[in-house]
Amino acid sequence: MFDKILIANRGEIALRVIRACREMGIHSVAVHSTADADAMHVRMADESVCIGPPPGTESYLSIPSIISACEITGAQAIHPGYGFLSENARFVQIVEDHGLTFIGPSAEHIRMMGDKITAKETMKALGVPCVPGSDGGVPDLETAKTVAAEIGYPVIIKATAGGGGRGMKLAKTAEDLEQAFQTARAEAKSAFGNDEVYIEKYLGRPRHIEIQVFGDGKGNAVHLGERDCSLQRRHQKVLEEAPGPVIDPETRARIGKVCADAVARIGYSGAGTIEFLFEDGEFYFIEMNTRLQVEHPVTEAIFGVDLVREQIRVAEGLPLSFGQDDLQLNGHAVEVRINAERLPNFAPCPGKITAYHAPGGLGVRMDSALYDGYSIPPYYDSLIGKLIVHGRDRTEALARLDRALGELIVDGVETTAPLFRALLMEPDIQRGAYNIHWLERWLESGPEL
Ligand code: MV4
Repeated sequence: MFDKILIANRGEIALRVIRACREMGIHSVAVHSTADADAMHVRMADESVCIGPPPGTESYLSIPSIISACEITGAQAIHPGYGFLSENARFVQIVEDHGLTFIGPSAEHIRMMGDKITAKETMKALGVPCVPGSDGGVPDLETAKTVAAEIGYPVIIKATAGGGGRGMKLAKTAEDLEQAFQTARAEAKSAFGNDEVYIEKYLGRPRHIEIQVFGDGKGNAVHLGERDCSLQRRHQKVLEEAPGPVIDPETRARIGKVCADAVARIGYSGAGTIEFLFEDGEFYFIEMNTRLQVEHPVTEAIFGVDLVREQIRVAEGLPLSFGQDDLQLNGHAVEVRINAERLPNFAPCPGKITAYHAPGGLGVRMDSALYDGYSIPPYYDSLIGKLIVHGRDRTEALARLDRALGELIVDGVETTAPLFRALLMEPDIQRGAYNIHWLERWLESGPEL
């Protein structure tokens, strides 16, 4: 069993992990940059180590500094949170070479899912439904033309080393293909140092539905239903909910079993998310994320489980504390991301918090590292809090969200909170009638924010 875990992250997710450690009787070590000396995660952890100057590349991404912090404090395991080193296979290898435990999947599984072609081939072979497209990489324009003609336009060209919307190009017709193909390759080369691309049929109005899975690393796995994360702006999620408003229990059980069986077969260890596009009742695999996701609390709310606790248990070699039959979906949960950004353009807005009050009451969870007088540094992600509400059904959850937003006070900086009061007034949002394009179209229509 671990008696000390180092958290290689900051902000609300570092607090989230520290809280799980404390409930499990495990000591926690925070690491921080010089810009974060006064941050909440440093105060809340049992110990802390300064690992470098403000830029992430010199602190939270500095592998030697983080390994040294483990050696200084005697931490036996590292929780990476999300972002930073959480999906870095080379980091996992180095951690293990130092006799430490990475709380997450193996380097091999991270590498497999980081290469989007290998991920798709693996999933396809495991019986997971995929978007129709090229079998593997497309080496030249001639091949691209043949594949595109076969699957039919419109097509999308994606970088093998991409993901999360980076390095994608749409070709609506055969006339667009050459330009799209060459640009996609050039951009992939400069962004990732790898110009390999693949082609898929372009889906015009899908929802983004992701399935939460959990493996014990010994061939057993469960699923914890889906999240609908279709409300995005520039590939940044804004609001997530579980269950998905258009997924029925039979559909959930069917796709959930496909996903759990797939990760069980590869011996996957820890939390994972299998991302799909969902259109006209069909699922199409796009990517798998091998980390704990920002939006994991909506799944925790409806299943009543602590996913970070399970990550730690599995990393210790213990079994999951529940089986598939123990997981009963209860009610509905919604998360909104509170960013320090100025509307309507979402321009980052760091600065000093002059007043902070978190909402509370039945069915309300606020995950945030803010406090009165804290100064949000300009070096990192603008996420400053996640407000998660849980109700017996979707209607109750949305009413609770509106109520909780009314209680939230963040003074001193602009935030995205007002966006959600406006969204809640939209009939499409009340009905759950949205797809991946809804939010950007709505923002372009000039809502009062
Ligand atoms: C697609 C697609 C349409 N058709 N693939 C964007 C992020 C990356 N994970 C995959 N993405 C997309 N892949 C096919 N074959 C549309 C998107 C997409 C998108 C996906 C999920 C959520 C928001 C999105 C916004 C724009 C495009």
